[in-house]
Amino acid sequence: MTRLSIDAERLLGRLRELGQIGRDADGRLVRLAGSDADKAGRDAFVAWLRTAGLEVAIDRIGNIFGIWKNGANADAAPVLLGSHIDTVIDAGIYDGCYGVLSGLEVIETLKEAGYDPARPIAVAAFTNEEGVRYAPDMMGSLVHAGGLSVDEALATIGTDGTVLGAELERIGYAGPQESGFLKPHAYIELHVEQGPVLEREGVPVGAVENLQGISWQRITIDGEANHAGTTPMSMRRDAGHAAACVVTFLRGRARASNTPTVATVGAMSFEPNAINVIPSRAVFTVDLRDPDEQRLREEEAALAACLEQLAAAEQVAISVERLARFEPVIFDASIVAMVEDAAQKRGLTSKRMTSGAGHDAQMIARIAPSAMIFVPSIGGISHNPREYTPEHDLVAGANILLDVVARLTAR
Ligand code: HGY
Ligand code: MN
Ligand code: MN
Repeated sequence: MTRLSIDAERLLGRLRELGQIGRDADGRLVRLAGSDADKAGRDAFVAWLRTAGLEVAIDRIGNIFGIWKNGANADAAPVLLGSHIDTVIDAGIYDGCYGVLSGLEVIETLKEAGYDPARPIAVAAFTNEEGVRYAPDMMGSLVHAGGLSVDEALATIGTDGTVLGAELERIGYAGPQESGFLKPHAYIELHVEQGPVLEREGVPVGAVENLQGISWQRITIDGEANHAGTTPMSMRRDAGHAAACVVTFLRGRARASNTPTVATVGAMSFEPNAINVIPSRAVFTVDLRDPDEQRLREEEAALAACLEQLAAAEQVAISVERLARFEPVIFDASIVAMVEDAAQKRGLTSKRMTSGAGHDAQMIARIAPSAMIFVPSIGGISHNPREYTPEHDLVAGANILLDVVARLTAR
């Protein structure tokens, strides 16, 4: 088969078009899972699947699948591509969407070329990968992989008090298919790196061989509201101060770590949240990650010990709610090698690397040989409207995906 290439303009045009769907009044891209904006993005993707002539299947957690079944082996396990199209708040246009639209583009290119795959090829847009409104993240793929019951997931209460299942019903994406109905032969996810490594080293392709462990917790500290002016420092039970101690503790630990530990307090709120009232309550999230499971456990234990000491020292009550916990994942070495080989055959250098971000591949790796392909993120910026990858890198990554899929479905 002569070397095929994807239709760059079709892919880039859709990426730009999807990137305009779900912008709020301030122009920020916000397509949180189950929202009207998420529905608008989903509707656009389903329309593109239908235009491509794919079978469209939607499961109970709202995962959307476009499936290309060729005649001979329609019942064989498909090669599955995909990622997510939900976003964080004030997102860039590439995170997730690039992998979903590239998966569709690869299928369309192969179909149009008259390619006859040995097995079906499918593309998925997994529900709620970001986990911003409903925790945990990677929820749709976690359910698909059997790591969370669909009923439990549908009952999840969001940060805004809504229930995921009701929202999926409301937007018309509570699908009929049972979760996990599609057992992949293999899964490959194309994604922007969201980090600085590829750009810094001038390498266009990342052959991702593993993905770090993730620990999400929500911590509530209860102290005592009191007058900011009349309460001596020695008599305060200041929930805000205690929360600040945790933030400083986590940063110190992560910076001193001998492994690539990262720690983030991304969301925090005070009550009663008034300039002249000592906070009675602080609620905040902790995101801890490390490629080494033992080290991640050590960081979790260190945080627990810190909270215990802080409760005694500051006379505050501290409660912890676990939101997500995923162990590090090793991807399939043979597919990783295919990514490197495909890059090399297109005259591109590649680099084996660890994913710092969580991805749906982390979940699908539980049920099928999986791997990821990265392309550079300029400035390593992501989860930020300044997220950017040059078009030639986007097209090159999609062509690598095309080559790996052709290899995995060759007769
Ligand atoms: O949190 C993550 O790493 C992913 O963006 N959900
Ligand atoms: Mn993503
Ligand atoms: Mn993301």
